[in-house]
Amino acid sequence: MPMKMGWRWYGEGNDPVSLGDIKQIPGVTSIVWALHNKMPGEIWTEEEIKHEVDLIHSYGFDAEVVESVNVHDDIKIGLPTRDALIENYKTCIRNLGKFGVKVICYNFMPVFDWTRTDLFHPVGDGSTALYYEASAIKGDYKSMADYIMSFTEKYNMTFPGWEPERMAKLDELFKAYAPVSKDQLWENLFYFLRAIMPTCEEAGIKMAIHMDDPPWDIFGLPRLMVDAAACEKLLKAVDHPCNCLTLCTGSLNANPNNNCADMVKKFHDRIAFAHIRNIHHLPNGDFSEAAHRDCCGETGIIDILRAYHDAGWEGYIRPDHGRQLWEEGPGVCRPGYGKYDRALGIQYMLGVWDLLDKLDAEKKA
Ligand code: CS2
Ligand code: MN
Repeated sequence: MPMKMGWRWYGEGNDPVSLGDIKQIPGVTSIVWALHNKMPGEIWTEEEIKHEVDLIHSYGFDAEVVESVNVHDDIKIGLPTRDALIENYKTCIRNLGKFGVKVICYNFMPVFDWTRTDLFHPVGDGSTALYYEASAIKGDYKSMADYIMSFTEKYNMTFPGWEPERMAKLDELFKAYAPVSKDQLWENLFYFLRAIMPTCEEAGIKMAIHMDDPPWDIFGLPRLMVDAAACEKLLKAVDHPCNCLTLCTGSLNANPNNNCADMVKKFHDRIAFAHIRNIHHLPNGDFSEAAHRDCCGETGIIDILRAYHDAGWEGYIRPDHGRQLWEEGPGVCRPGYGKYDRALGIQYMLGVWDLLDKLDAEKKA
């Protein structure tokens, strides 16, 4: 069983789920962590990293995956200040490498990270899930941002990629991105990666870019990591073994034309980190996030797992968003990051994986 099962954890005092809780989920070996108090561009010091890694190790988990070291907007926009910020990013890479980190997940989405119109949408069985109403994402980015930030204000809970300091300057951010075409954004991404690859090699760290969520332009902002062609373009442009992907099935399959199992078959050598999330599509173009069980959505979870298994893939995998179950209403957990549905998702994935292992062993016997 070569793949390593992870759990995204927001840190002590910042996550309602404890490391002790996670320890009780059979099969989890890796804690996916970050210094969640850091703004993009800040240096992660050795002392801060050591503190977090020691804590994770004390529960018997590895701390080999960081999600995310966020990339400063000036690097994405391509401003003259980017070189100094890239130096800071390199310092973070070196410092993380010293404590055994192997994979850094990041994204290159302008302004917003994941975008949804309802964070607690009824699924129909009493649980809730993140939901995207296509017609609600139109010209006015403010109402969508205000809606998501209202949770931060009301429940004193921050969401990565939705830093209040950045969101307070939304108009300025949109102005700064206005001259950045899609081609320019690609160039800025290549510039960033080419600059950091030697440091990654020295530190033994793979950079794993997360797919754009959802995988299309929003509010006039270009989005890059949207399909197989984009992955191919990125991997070819910076053809270095440290330039890798975080293949997030939920982000990609928001566009039902994206066949994630095919993408695994094609890119498995360069997928350092797998996010497994299931999507249920509605006829009007809306979509809801769904339980991990294959038949609860249309993402093709079994085919995706089989593609990883057939490839002998040895990367890190984690359940991505789950639904909110039982008492997990607003304020109880971060949207998508409750305790129960992710634990159920892990058991489902491991069930599929164990059976595939057994079938292989029987074939060999
Ligand atoms: C995550 C992303 O919660 C999520 O949707 O998959 O926010 C992911 O952490 C970032 O895009 C990676 O930088
Ligand atoms: Mn993801």
